[in-house]
Amino acid sequence: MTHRIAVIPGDGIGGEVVPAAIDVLDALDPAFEFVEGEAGDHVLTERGEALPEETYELAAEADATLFGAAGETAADVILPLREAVDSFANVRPARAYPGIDAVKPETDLVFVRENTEGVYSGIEDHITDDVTTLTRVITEDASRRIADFGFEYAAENGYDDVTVAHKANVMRETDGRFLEACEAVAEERGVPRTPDGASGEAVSEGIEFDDALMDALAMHLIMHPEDYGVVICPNLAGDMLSDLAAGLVGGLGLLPSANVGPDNALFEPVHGSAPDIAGEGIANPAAMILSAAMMLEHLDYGGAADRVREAVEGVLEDGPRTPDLGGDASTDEVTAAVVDRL
Ligand code: GGG
Repeated sequence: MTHRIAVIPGDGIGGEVVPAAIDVLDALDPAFEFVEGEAGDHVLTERGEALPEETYELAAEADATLFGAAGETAADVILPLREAVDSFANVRPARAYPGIDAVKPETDLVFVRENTEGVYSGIEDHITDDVTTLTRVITEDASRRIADFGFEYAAENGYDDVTVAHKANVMRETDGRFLEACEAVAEERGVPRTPDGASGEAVSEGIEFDDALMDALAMHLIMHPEDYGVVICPNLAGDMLSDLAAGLVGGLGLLPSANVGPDNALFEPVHGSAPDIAGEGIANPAAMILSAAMMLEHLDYGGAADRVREAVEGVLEDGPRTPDLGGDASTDEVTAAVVDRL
């Protein structure tokens, strides 16, 4: 069966790292039909809309989507595209790689970010010249769904430690609901709380969970990332904490992500369009290629996904490396090295 993959490079370095991922996929056995769609700041300038209807439909109807990067029009591009594939979970693994100068080489975290609501609900109002408002939406259904996904992800991927990030002491209604929903799901699944009541390494057989105030969690993640495994987060917290974790492992050039829905999914690097280096041909393609590996896994090509991950890990360890990782190689040179290893 040939899978139809929507390919949407988006803005800035998206146009450089997406072709790198396609080169890697072309070097593998699974057959894909790639169909390119346009979206982003440049499309707004040229056509008056950042996300044309046909690009939205392309993602909605494809078997999966590869997306590069969003720029100034992120709210009009990547949020609707995540909706087009009906994704409710944004999975963002952050792990350190041998050979890469990481602040915390022991980091092996996965952020499971609620993808549909929170402060990314899109309900913003310009009330007066002086007052603007934003409605933070947290629903029982979406909170339970992301909690269930997070606990299942931990079980399937060998993580014994789940942390629920929130700020329920201040956002009592919204994050209070989020936390309660996660606690209820944990109880239904028979997942106990970590006994000492503090976030930290699991001490018993099987999965344990704890909750953590997201501000304190940010500090603890920096000091002791090894104490954490899967972190279930409301939308904005997941966006921010995963960037923080990127800083622990060597930068945003290393973090892939999957936006997962019941029947469809979109894969994108965690980094954005990086206008400071766009067009120079030196963007790190690792995050985009690792996102393609997540797509392979999702489409049941686990063996191919493993091969891609091993090839990327080999290149990260031995080089060549792009300047963000201390090297002087181009995007094309790193991509060619990954393809050579395949
Ligand atoms: N490929 C990731 C990307 O384009 N990020 C830009 C951005 O602003 N993203 C917001 C988000 O991830 O919710």
